[in-house]
Amino acid sequence: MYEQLSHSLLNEILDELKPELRRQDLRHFYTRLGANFYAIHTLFNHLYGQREDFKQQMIRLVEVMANQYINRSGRLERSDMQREKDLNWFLSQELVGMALYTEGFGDNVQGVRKHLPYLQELGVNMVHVMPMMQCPEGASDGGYAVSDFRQIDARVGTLEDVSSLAEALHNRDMLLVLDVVVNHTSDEHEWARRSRNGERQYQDYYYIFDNRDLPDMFEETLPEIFPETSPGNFTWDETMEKWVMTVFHNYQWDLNYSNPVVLIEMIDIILFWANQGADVVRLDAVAFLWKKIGTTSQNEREAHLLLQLMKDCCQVTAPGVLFIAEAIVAPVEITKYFGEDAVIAKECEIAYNATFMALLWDACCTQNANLLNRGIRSLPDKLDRATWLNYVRSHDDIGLGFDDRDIVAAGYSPSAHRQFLVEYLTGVYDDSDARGQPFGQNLKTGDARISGSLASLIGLEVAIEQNDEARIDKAISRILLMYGMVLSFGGIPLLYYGDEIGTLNDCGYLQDKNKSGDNRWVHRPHIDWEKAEKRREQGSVEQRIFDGLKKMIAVRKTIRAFADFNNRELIELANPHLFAFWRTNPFAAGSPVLVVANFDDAPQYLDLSSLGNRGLFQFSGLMDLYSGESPALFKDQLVVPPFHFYWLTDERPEMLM
Ligand code: OTU
Repeated sequence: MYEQLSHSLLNEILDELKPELRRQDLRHFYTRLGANFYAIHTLFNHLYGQREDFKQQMIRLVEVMANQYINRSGRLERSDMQREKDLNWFLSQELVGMALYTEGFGDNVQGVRKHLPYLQELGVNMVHVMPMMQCPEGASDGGYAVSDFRQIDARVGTLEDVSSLAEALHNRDMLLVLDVVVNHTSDEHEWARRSRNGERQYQDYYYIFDNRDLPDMFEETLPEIFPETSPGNFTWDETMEKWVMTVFHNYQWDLNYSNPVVLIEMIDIILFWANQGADVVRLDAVAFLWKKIGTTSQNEREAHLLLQLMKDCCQVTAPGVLFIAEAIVAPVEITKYFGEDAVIAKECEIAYNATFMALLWDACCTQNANLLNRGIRSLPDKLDRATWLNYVRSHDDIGLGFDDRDIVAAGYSPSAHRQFLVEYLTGVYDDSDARGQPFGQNLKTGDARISGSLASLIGLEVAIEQNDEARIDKAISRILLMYGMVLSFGGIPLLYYGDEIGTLNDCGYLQDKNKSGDNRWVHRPHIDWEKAEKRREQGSVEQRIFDGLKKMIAVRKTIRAFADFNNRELIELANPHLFAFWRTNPFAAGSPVLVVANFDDAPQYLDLSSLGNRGLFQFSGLMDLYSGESPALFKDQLVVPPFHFYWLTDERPEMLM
């Protein structure tokens, strides 16, 4: 019944489309529109069906998709078609990403292009260039307060620079990831300026209130994201003399997705960037898309429906383009961004694995994998055709978003344990050599998150200061251990620029009045290219980290069991310092890879006999794929050195490919 409604509406829409859209050769477009229209119509109707202008809005949406399809280059269309045939292309173990800031990595977009050989040397083939759309000089939130979604910030380049970067990447078989900040705009965006001008049409793009009645109701349940710099979730606008919803900074106005015009604008913008050559679009702050009084206004069902609509529309125009969900939320909520009630992912194909990231830091601080072992089990299974973005550090703070019940099960008290972690990572704790800084401290709730570069958090800064070789060794081992996990867990590893050469905290941001209030800048470095050159000096810190990662990446790419087909089995171990899992080969019956990590400062052993009989796995002939060496064994006890990991196989490596 409902399908019939969709069919007749689609026919009506096609009849009413502008003649030029009918004249073009749009065969592939109409095939995909036909295949996706039922879903699009159903979702759109669910969200906006009660509106009188429903049909006009639907027509507008179809026009947007058609126009962007017409603008799509032949090269990108061919890549769409190829990816349609090879549906699982992005689950491959061959993908390795890095996130970087244009200015910090290459000064500008052309500079990023110039340094692509460096990324290739390391083995990175997917580059997330942090947001570089036009934003105000001061209030920019590092690019996440966009004032024009279709322009590049003049300080870093032009649209042409981005197109040539995309082309240069594609010529090197590398992927481009770009951000679309879907939840909010800068208060200097044209829509905000016109709202201030009193234009009702644009005021409807945001949540704007005459008085505090509704804001006060919202505030009862809304948490604060930046409690120190932007307390509360609403900002008084002097010009309009009204309250604006600003969940993040007071200059970031939340978009009102109960207005279909907003959704259509954002879909247009996503498709615009797809057409500039983005292979993957990172959708920022997706948990926040739908607001509801009496809730935290995060992870609402409608936020998921909006994402499904975005995905369906992208599938019509640019089906080769993937979405990353940036939803740093509780483990049970994160997996929902792949799309619920489905077999294959129908929202975002990729999501940040914030749970794994935070748990790895817990294991690092406690030298114990207890919480990691429990917490990772709270992460529900993924859908087919969905994959994680696994990372150690990002441009943001580290949030301690574990499930309280897991903390309790691991034997700690949630608030005391979180406090310990903050104290440990900020170096307040006696035994700690971490050099992080507290971020987003909320005196009302006691919450805090952590800023700091990987190398400084893991003790390298202190070790270098003390000129303590043994500590330097340890810090390097721990950096490689963390990445050893991220590269083998299942999903796309996302390195963070600067980590590969052990970049320390950079306090330069304190000199810049636009940055000094936000200590996340301490870990958003300017790459020191002279330091990077030291990667060629045998025995230098830079060389040991860079070459360690380079080798790890190269080896990862050859291990098919590291492709992500939900082919991971966690292993329950008696030794709390160890974290271990099997990666089975999804394509062939061969031997699995046994991943083992020791987070402790002392060697630990694992009873191989406790692992049971794993098919053909021959414990006697073990070899570590990373080092190419055989691990130390005493009878059936495997010895794992301090801060060390193994990728173990019992086969010759060529059997794994
Ligand atoms: C994202 O952050 C971006 O990554 C941040 O750089 C931006 O400041 C922010 O959005 C606003 O655009 O929204 O879903 O703990 O993890 O703000 C999570 C803080 C987000 C960040 C959180 C995050």
